[in-house]
Amino acid sequence: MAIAIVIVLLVIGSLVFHFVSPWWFTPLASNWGSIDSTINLTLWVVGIVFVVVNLFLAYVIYKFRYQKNRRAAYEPENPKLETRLTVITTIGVAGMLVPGLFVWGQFISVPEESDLIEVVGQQWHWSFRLPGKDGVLGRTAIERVNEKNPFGLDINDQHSADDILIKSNTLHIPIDRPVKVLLRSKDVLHNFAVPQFRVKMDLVPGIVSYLWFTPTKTGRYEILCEELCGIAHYTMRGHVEVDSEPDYQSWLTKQTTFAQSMEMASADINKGKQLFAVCSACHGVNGEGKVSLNAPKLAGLSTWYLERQLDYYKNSIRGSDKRDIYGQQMLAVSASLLGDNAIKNVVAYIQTLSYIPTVIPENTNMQSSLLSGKKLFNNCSYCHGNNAQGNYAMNAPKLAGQHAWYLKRQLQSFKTGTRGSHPSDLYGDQMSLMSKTLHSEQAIDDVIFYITSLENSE
Ligand code: HEC
Ligand code: HEC
Ligand SMILES: [Cu+2]
Repeated sequence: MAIAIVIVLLVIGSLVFHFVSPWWFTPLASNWGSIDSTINLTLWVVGIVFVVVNLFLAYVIYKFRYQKNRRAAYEPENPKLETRLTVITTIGVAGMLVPGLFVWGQFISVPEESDLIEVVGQQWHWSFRLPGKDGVLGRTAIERVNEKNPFGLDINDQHSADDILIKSNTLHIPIDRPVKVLLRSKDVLHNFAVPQFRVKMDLVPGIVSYLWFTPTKTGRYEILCEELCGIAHYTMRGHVEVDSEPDYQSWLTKQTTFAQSMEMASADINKGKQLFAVCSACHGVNGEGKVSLNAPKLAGLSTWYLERQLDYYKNSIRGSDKRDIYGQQMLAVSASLLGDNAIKNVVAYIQTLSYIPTVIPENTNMQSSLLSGKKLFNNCSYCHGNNAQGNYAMNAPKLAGQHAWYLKRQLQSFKTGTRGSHPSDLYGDQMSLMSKTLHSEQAIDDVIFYITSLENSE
């Protein structure tokens, strides 16, 4: 008897939850209303079956409950009932699946007039490529991916030069035009999903998958990776902005083509040297860093990392937080790096500086710190490399050789969100997450002590 009541309450509870729950579809922003309809249809069919079967169960439990003088009847076959149940189930299942097949048919037939976009996934961010004026994407291969050519484009393919490369995590698309999205992964399985568009598809290394949709509402929508793709999976986010045609065109004209990115004037080291005169006041003439001025070591850091940080400072992505008193100094300095090539030049000059090893700070508890630090560093090495030498593929800079006090401050800044929480900071989230795995000041000190001990193991 009690169990029958529990079942009835369960059914009522489920229904109430369904109708009052705030967790429902996000507002639709694409042509895929038919996907909502199939989901709704499925929900209705299984919902009705759920209610009917459970209420029937409760009824039967009640009706045929134990009574002293009652005996069960044995009825092994009932062809009429079985036929009826088979027919009803078949209709229910077919009713659920058939509309889905039609929608799937539409989903895989891309309209011919669609625009083309390539979305590239990697641990843990998105980048995008447009075909440019010729409307054809240039050939790519993973083997060609390097620091200068992050998309791995084939320079000899005539379609490559005008391809537009978008290295930011925000993609713009024009409203009311169907778009075919080609999906490619550089490393592991990812999944491209934008809830408001009702489309999602896996990115599989080695093949190009696709989906299509027509955006119907302007606005900013989040791109999620819906495939568990490694430790920083949850930070793999981006945005799609659906623009009106004029807004889209004005965005488009600001993007760089593959040819432009390759032909960037080679850096002028002499000009870089002049620019560095200002920097050396704080960072030292050899970029060795100065504790008295809180300025870190720059020598030994990769070109891509230095350029990115200067770019971040210049665009107030790093150093604009009010609590970031050291970053603010750099924000001011970076404003003096005028013109596209200033950053390139000064970074090229930094690469020529002689490398002065950093003095490793005293540690009274050396053995235990090294042990605990090494253990903690296991988490870090996946991105920063086993010897903290840095890893371009993960966008993670070299840490070995850096001053301990600077590393410590950065970890604390990531932890408090002083660094890394700006929406345009592509990799900051990853470090915010990682810094939180260091629970105490002792843990921070230990891992840093271990990192500084790696200085000469490269
Ligand atoms: C007024 C002193 C000062 C001057 C001048 C200065 N910096 Fe800095 N710089 C700093 C400080 C302080 C930091 C550390 C910020 C922090 O702790 O977040 C820093 C950080 C940096 C970083 C980030 C390093 C990393 O590992 O992330 C780079 C790159 C950098 N500076 C380059 C330059 C260049 C290039 C110049 C010259 C154009 C320059 N700095 C001039 C004080 C200065
Ligand atoms: C998921 C990959 C990933 C992991 C794991 C990771 N990092 Fe990072 N780390 C990064 C990236 C990417 C950056 C560069 C951020 C930027 O460009 O602003 C970075 C930057 C840093 C910086 C700033 C360096 C500088 O010169 O300013 C420090 C310090 C750091 N990481 C320490 C650690 C430590 C310690 C761990 C382990 C507890 C760790 N990281 C784990 C990806 C990672
Ligand atoms: Cu992913």
